[in-house]
Amino acid sequence: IPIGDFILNPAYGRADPNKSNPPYVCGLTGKGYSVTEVASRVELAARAIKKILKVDDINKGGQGAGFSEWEKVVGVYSINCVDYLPLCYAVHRVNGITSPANAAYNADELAYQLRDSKARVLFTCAPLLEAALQAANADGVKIPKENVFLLPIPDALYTAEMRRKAEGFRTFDDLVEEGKKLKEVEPLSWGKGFSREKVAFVSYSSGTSGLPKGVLISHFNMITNVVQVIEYSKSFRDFSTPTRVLALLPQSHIYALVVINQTEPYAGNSAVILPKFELESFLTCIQKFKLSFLFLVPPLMIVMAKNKAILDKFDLSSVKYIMTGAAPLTEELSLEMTKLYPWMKVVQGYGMTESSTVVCFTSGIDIWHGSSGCILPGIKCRVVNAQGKDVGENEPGELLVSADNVVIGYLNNQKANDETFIVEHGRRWLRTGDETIIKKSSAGNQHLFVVDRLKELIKISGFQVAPAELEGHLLNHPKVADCAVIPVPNEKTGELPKAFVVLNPGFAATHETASEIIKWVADHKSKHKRLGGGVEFIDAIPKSPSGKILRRLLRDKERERRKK
Ligand code: 4UV
Repeated sequence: IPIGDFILNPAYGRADPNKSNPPYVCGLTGKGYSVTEVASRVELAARAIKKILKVDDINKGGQGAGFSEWEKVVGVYSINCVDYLPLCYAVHRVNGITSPANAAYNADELAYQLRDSKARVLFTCAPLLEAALQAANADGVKIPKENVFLLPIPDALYTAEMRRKAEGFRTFDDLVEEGKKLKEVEPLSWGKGFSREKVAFVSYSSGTSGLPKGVLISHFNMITNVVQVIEYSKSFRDFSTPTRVLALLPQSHIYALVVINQTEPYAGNSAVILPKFELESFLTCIQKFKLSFLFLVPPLMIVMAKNKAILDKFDLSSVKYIMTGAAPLTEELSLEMTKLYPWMKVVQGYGMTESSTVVCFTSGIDIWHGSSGCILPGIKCRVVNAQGKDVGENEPGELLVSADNVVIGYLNNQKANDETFIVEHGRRWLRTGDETIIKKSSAGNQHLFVVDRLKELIKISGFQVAPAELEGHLLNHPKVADCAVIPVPNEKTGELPKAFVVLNPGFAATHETASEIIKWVADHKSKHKRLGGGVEFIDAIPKSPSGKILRRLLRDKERERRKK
């Protein structure tokens, strides 16, 4: 069944049709639709979306339809809002595929994703409309203006100019209204339009190397992960009474998309949605909605640790768990948070887009600070050394994951598929590119520790930045002959990108040139991709005989230097 049915239909989960616990509640206005209302909005909007996508028969296209029917991809480029998931479900209802894009992207970055996924329709929101229209109009993107729609957001987030520019654009609410006048959508039929391979989301991740790639996540992959998380959590969380959880992290990112905005509503809880982080509104929201579970990333934990005096002014006694993921949480910070806020349990999750999110997370009854917790049911893991040989407990190596939540693969990228998804011992394994160690706790559970990242990826406040993307852009600068980008540690964001640059002959390695290169990135890339780690000029970029950049060498050198 489609993921939306699985999440919202009380026949499968604990979503309660009554009004007391809407699946999505706006953290600014307190508004939210009941489960029944959301389901009805999904059905009605689906009728209008079927017309927009020009789908004559939703069951045409056969099994594994995701690979062959790219004309049905809908881009979603919006800040967090209550209709984000309902929109995705409405698209899925007519056998379409949604491609969530980071709301921090600029027009060029969005255009790359829309072009690559061959999106034909785009949903955005008023504050992002200008960039959305630019991207829709970019070379190779085929989204006419009439196929750009708006997701409703709270009135407080509009400026007068935004309102003026948004005039004439149809909204998700308009589609729901229009749906009332349209014919019902026929049911999706198993084995015809719908199958185990049917893709629900095309999310973007750079994986272990290269540029961001479309990750094909099936309904089945995602449902599997929701079930794994819930079954695992039952040992330490009480799901009998609905509760409210913080949904501040970007809905476009796999962590929020699956763990916060789908698993929690499936368990009958409300995801209380905030569109952006501001300390006061964050704390007000926790107090007002008596949130029990805060889903965060390590930089937000640091904000909580550094602002105890402000936090103490609010009643945060409802918080039972604070969870982080997407980047390492150090043992020190985990312990510090426990000391500062002893009534909150600090837990950590580890996973990736390519595993429909969660591989492991901390069980509330066996907390080992610094560990990413235990492996979820239904997931097999191996740790292998550089020669691909399995290693035992307490030994570091790359983590391989095999399970039904490991995604179908990358869109149109056989090379990346062959490198990332390997078949060994009769199973299909995902190479995570993360160096991990499995250790046994005193309670006898195997805990996973992420010790390093072997792959190229840079993580800034949990957001992915692909070195290859920044390198490609830097090479377009007239003064740059060659370059390599690596992560350097940063207290606030975890990491920041730093560029090593070889200049073209005749250009001086001066402070001004470095500033010019930093500006070149700042002007053309979204904020989190800026070269906050600076620029260093070198004579040659270290490369392997085949021409591959040896980023690892630069990273190790940088680490050595920072130790001194
Ligand atoms: O593809 P992605 O952007 O995916 C994520 C997923 C995050 C989460 C969040 C909560 C969970 O419970 C969960 O299971 C997963 O960020 O980036 C994947 C890469 O991010 C790093 C690691 O390098 C992954 O391959 N990463 C993710 N979680 C952790 C982490 C962690 N707990 N510790 C260290 N690195």
